[in-house]
Amino acid sequence: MVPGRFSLPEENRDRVVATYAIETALSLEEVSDGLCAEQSTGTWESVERETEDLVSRCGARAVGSWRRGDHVVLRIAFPTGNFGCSIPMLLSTVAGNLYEMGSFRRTRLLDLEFPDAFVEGFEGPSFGIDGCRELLGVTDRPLLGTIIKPNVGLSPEEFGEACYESARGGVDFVKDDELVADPGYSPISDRVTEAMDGLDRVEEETGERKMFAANVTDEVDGIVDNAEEARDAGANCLMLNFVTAGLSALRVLTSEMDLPVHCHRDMFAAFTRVPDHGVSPALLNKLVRLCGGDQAHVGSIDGKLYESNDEVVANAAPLRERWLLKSTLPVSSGGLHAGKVAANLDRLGEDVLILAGGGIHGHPGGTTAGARSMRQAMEVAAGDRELGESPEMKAALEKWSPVKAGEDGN
Ligand code: RUB
Repeated sequence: MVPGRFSLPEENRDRVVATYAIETALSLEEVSDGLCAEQSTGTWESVERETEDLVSRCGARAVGSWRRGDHVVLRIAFPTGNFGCSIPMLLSTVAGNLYEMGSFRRTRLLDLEFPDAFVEGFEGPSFGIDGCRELLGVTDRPLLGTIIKPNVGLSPEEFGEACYESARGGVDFVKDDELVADPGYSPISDRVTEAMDGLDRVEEETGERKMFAANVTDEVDGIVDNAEEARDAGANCLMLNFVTAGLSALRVLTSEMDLPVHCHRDMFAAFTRVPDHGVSPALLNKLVRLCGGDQAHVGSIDGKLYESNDEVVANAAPLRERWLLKSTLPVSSGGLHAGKVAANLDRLGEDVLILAGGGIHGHPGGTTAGARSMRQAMEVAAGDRELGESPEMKAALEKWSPVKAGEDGN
């Protein structure tokens, strides 16, 4: 059972403050009164039982509003007693029907500020940055990982071999693609067994510990079963496609399982990409941390995704800023290769997991050479060697052009 649900007393006066930018022809007062009513005690028409006492106990109220171009920026405070520490009810309150209002042309939820009493109802990450580093025994450099490619279709044995080759080349972390979880051709327990066998062989050969994140995404009632199966087969990390499965599913998984959880955000862009509508991706990551995610994707610097480099940096901020909860490890992923490592570390710092799929498995020398080129590129960023001095880096740079730290297009 997830702790903290509905644990806030009904009379609790704490409030979650939501900040919105709304494109509308309505006045400041009309927008703020309409939103507060719709999302708390009222509706489009006054209702007899909406007494002053009820509104004072349960009503949302504006704590700031101003115009910014075509938009109204609104800060609305919602009493936490209305929803308790329930993620679905929090989201229905701050990001529910208000998106449907015909008089709001576009609505962007920019941020949520949580009172400490509310945050204390959540456990947050059990491992986070320090816990993941400790499991790997790596404290003095950024972490490197790979997504096994091809995304789908490999047998467990082929998958295990790709894990071995990746780890042999120096990655710390191997994960499933978001498109593979428990298909007939690669059941979770068989794939985990083969993956861990490959990683254990490398540990015996090199002494370096490795992590494998098994994707346990499924229908809600199957996620913990998949996770237990993965753990019993030896997995030392789990992965969840938390947007498609749901933030509540993430919270249940992180509280039920004593393993770190890697959070993949596929589908997030359906509601983050249009800049003045939907939800800010940085806020999504704040919610991932609240729900206990140990590692979370932030996009990638100079990668293949839509976000600007400044947006990627902004996505990582809520994962590491001071809070009551442990920090979540930012994951930079999407179109990376050895030539892009320096720029990523320059913008995102050392406490980061750099992931490459195509940049490792698509390397001209194969998977092990690809992993080596990435690990060597990290040594370049640390000032320990020159870019392109090894055959693996040379081959990577000949195939893909390098991006130097600071040349980030922002
Ligand atoms: C990257 C990959 C990841 C995306 C996720 O592969 O498989 O799914 O980075 O992006 P490659 P997002 O290294 O070959 O590009 O975080 O936006 O969901």
